[in-house]
Amino acid sequence: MAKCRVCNSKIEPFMSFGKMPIANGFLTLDQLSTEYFFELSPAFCSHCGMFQIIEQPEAEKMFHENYAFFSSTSKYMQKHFKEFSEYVRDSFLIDQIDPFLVELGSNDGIMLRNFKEAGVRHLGIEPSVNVANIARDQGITTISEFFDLELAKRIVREHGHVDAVLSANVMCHIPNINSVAEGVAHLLKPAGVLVFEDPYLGDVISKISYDQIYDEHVFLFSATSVSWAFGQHGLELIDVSPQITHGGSMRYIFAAKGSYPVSPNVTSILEKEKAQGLDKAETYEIFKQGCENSRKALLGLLEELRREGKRVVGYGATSKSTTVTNYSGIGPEHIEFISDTTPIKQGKLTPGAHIPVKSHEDFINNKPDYALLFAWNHAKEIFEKEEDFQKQGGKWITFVPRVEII
Ligand code: DWN
Ligand code: ZN
Repeated sequence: MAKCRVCNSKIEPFMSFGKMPIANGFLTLDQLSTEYFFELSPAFCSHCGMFQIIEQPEAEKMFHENYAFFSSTSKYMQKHFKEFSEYVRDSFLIDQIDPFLVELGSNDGIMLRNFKEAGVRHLGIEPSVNVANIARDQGITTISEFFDLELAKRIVREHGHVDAVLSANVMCHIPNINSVAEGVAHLLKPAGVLVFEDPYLGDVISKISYDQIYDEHVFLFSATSVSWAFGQHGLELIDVSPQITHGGSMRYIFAAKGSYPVSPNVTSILEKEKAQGLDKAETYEIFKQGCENSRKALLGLLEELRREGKRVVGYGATSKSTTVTNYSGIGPEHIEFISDTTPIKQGKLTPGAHIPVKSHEDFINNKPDYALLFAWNHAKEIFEKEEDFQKQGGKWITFVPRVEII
């Protein structure tokens, strides 16, 4: 039986999405025969409240010199991270002399470039060398390693303690959360803060956005579960702030226990999570049923369009779409290709489902009857950009929170 990664209690999966490939493992034809698969099965720990997947491939299989996700592809996310950095600066750095901050999983520097431009001392930690190099080219100080207590000790020896540890869409990727929490507690100055945000379990459950469950997301956090996890290491949840990014995220602010007043937002989110039933096993049984209904509805619609001879193209070869296509049985017979602006994904096949990925120009020059919006979390930005598609009679298919044609 598996053990909870946070509290060591025995846990059992409440469902399985079946065999899954690496979500960002886009393939060339000659790589098809060696494609790696693992069992994607989520579990909920009723002791500490942590939602997690039982099996996660080793980190080096997911994050390496050919990592396929570059944060700066979305203009909206660039704006979001500018605002995130302003929030940190105004709330926690303004009174500090020569502040120093560390970001865990700094990707292509989408957040740290704002601090670099303001002349703030910073250190990005990004194990995927190719995305880290883009940050380095912009003058953002970055090291390519995995963060843990050992690395935290080294950073303190070499640079001193930090005023803020930041991370966005990264903490939920790291399986050894206890070592990370210990490392963060070691890094922080007495009045230092940990500010991180990740897709929010409450939104995943209410929208049945099961596509947030894939290899990289070893956890889906709630305020309840992160309080427990970081609380074990002397860190206290002092505030939370919901975000609309990635289909519904939560920003968590932690500090050494007793060093800051705790915002009333913390009590209200913990109550809200109880009211939503995030602490109850039944909630996940209902979620499982919701996932099955969603998969049937989406596959059913794609089968119908196929019978009618309609052309369907995917939009955004997201990590999330790997779960959707493989769990639902969607392949190149349903979707001609997926349009994506990321050069490293283009000309390759999607993990498991083997749907060709093509450039945005291919979408523009050969508009389909229907576009299946895999990047539904960027809907606003994409709909604005693709006004002509709809004007010319094209239709969007979305599947979160329900399968529908727009
Ligand atoms: O947590 C994670 C988040 C932050 O990013 C990582 N584990 C991996 C990744 O997840 P994702 O791949 O699901 O993220 P996105 O942001 O939903 O991916 C959007 C994809 O769509 C990218 O490949 C870029 C592409 N795209 C596009 O082709 N046209 C995006 C936009 C906005 C566009 O206009
Ligand atoms: Zn637990």
